[in-house]
Amino acid sequence: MTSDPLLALRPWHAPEVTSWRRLPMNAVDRRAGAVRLDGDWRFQLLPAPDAPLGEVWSSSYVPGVWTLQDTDDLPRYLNVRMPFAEFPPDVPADNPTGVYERDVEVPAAWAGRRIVLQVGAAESVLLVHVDGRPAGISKDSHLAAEFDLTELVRPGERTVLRLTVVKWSDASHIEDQDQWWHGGITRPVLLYATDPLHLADVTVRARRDGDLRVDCRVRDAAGALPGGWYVSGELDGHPLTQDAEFDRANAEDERVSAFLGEARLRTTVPDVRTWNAETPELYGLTVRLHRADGTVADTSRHRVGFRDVEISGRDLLVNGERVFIRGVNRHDFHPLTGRTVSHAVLRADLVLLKRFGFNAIRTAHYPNDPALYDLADELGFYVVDEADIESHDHAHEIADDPRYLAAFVDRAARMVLRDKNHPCVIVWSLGNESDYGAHHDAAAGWVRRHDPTRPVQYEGAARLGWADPDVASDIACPMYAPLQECLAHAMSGTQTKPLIQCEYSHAMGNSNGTLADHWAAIEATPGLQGGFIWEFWDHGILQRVNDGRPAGRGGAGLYGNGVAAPGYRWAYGGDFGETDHDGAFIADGVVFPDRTPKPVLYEHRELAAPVRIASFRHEGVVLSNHQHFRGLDWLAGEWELSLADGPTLTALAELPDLRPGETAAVPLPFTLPEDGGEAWLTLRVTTAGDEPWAPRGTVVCLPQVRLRAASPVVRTPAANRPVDVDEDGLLVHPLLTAAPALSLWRAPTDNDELGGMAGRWRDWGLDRPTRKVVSVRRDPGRVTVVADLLCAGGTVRHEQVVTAVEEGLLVEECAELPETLYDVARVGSVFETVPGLTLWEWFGQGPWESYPDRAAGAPVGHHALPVDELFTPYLRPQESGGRHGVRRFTLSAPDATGLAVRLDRPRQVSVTRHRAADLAAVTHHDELVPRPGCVVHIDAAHRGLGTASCGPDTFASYLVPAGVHRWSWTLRVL
Ligand code: IPT
Repeated sequence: MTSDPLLALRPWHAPEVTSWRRLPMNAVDRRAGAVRLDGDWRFQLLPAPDAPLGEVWSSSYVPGVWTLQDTDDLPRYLNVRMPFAEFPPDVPADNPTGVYERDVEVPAAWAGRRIVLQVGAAESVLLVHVDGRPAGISKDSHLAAEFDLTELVRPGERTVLRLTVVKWSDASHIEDQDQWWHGGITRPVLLYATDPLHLADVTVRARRDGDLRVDCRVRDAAGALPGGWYVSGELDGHPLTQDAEFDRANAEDERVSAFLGEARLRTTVPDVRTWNAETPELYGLTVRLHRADGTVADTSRHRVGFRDVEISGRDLLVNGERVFIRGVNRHDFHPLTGRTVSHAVLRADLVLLKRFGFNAIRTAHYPNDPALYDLADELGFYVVDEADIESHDHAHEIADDPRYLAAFVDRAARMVLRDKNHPCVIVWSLGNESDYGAHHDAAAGWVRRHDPTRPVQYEGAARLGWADPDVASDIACPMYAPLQECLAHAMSGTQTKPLIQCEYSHAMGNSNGTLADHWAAIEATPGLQGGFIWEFWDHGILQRVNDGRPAGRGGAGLYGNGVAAPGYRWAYGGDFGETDHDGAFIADGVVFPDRTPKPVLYEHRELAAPVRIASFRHEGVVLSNHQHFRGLDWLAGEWELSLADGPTLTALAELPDLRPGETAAVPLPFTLPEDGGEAWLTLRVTTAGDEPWAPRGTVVCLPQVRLRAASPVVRTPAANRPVDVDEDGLLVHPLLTAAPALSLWRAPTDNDELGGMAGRWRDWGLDRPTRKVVSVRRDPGRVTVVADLLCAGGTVRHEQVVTAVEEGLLVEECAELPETLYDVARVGSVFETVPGLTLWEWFGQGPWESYPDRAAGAPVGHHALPVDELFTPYLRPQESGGRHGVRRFTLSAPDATGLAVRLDRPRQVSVTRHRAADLAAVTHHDELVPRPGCVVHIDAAHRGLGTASCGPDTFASYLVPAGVHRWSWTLRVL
């Protein structure tokens, strides 16, 4: 039995114990003047919390997780299931426990002051000892814990600080989020001092009418407050006034003691510049606490945004405006440091989100790093702040288990107490995936009473009824609800709450199909207001391939453009030797682990376009302002006229002065040339000056309108040239190493796999068909080949007619799919080229990857990219690199030799150096060996991507049905 009282309490197995001697959470920023204890600490990893300490210490970097710092306790990924079998609140006996120790020199100047330790975050139980004496306990892994050490340290002397972090606890059962399991101290550790008389908390309420109210909570370390203290404050240099009414009311209230320590400051700002995500105007507030003699005992600084949030009917309003929520779910993540993120990393995350049109973040599924909220205030994001509660595996058992009541309320309350002053926070969320029980109502009650200025949401409560007035959710916030269901609700006449999906459009692998359909519906349907894409990051951890160890902090720079350097890879579930895991489900973000954007982001950017082409008429182009608060003056434009058979013309665009919601016609800057064929007009919109998130000239959107359709192509037969086919009827061509063949299959995407399509395709044998020639007919200048593709699921008849024409070869194809093959990946041609063709130039949609149901953000034009850059390196290799709406292309060598293809109409095309089977055969990108030549797919039809890995599949209109498919194309030698 241990003699240590903290260990004796066994707090890792006591859900009722949420903390001991932990100070109340508050919103006073103590970073300035604090001693930062970041760096290497002495470290031991024990097998269990009560195991004896060894003689030998290693070291561990704080803040950081030990699971990425060369210990044998490696990261582990499980989504819903807990990593151990014990039922709540039990935990396994094998319970890695990190003991961190360091000497701290407490400044001599702190004599007589109140000395506080702040541990930014530790998972999942923190025990604090100072010189061997117990100082405190905390749970709640993603919020700071503060402890008053005044009685335990001596200024001017050296103290040994020990932080013991127990990995598994009763709290792990309510921190069962879909992410890696780690252990460690993930946010900075600080030591700071205040005057005994101090500001214990400051609550700022700033309304859009300019009314500012600042509530101060004052405490004295000695207990009863000394008489005569008072507070003062200023906002951008203008003094605030003390609320005499508030003081008088307190003085007259017999229940109020001298201990209450509350004071209120007020002011009204005339012509206030309000805060919103488009123009995040902030004011600087300084609050001072004075002793009776006027000297300053304590100071607190805040940035204030004046704004109102309210729900009116079924609309969520910010400053009276029904703003669209273009959101993303975001975890604190980094491929080298796990859950530890620096200010620079956070800023880069938010800057990227801004550049791709996002205006909202749900802090899935716990309060994020405090710096995120500062940055969201500053850069402009609406934040749904979520409490650190997810009991997914044992949701039902825990939601009403009285032993966990305190933890639920504690976590929600501490989040509110920390983040209440941030204008960015517009909604409080009670957590994620924890069923719905009385604890949620208790937490909602606390939050609503404490902060009546913001709505509360909880998906588990909303699930009981989107319009139910009695559940703990002011917002109908489903996850992955089918669009039809949302539309039906909005049009049912029974909707009472804003409908904003807390998660939708699951971004796993090559995904996010139908995003444009969602946004068309959202923008057109009262009651629908947006949602949060799941999610920002692919949580791949940089891993050395040879020994399977995480690269950790030493891996800096060993990745780029979405891929790991040779010898490294992005690890996902199962890659650290564990047998029970959830695989690549952790790689479901809109950015790669190194924050390289996935193609979906370009789609999103366009769907969020602040200025759009509403229509094109003869008198000009009608532009509209789709923002909620801002004019167009921060944007610059350039017109681009792309002619299919002509040059691309550009001209400066004068953007009209439009208020939100307004439209205006602007004259077309070009006379459309008589010839040149199909014509597209693009407005290239960039930032006119420097924005805090984008330098001048950054692309904001690329709205486009078609000015003229393509005219039909006439081909002249050239019967005197023979068409060369082998005995199997396969085309023989000097530039092709594999003749054009029928293709019905793609390397399954994550959506295809998890949605069940890929399994069906394998059952149907589409990945390994047998080709049987039925007939080969040779006419002068023409060969007609009929072949059957025999698959377990049915036989596909394929006719290919190759005719010599003036331009080269015309390939006319027809495939007839039996009714049994009712939903296939593609119907099209695939061929392979000789090595050396390195440049792909095309007229069609681009330049980034696009698919039939993710093609709204890729403008039509002339595009060119090296073949090696066409492929998107999704973590688990899968169908990738496609371009939608391709009309024609050339594939050439540096000496300009190569081939040219012209399609009968816009088609899905991909040019990569991988066969579908190559992609499907491997599990990680580093295992792919590019082929020397190119693999070219031309699809008559290609299945949409959908989001079936977690949520709805693509829509029926994007499926490839059974029946007859026809397509044709010409092949020419350059
Ligand atoms: C939902 C979770 O909230 C989220 O954490 C993540 O797991 C996401 O799905 C899928 O990646 S829960 C799911 C079972 C609907």
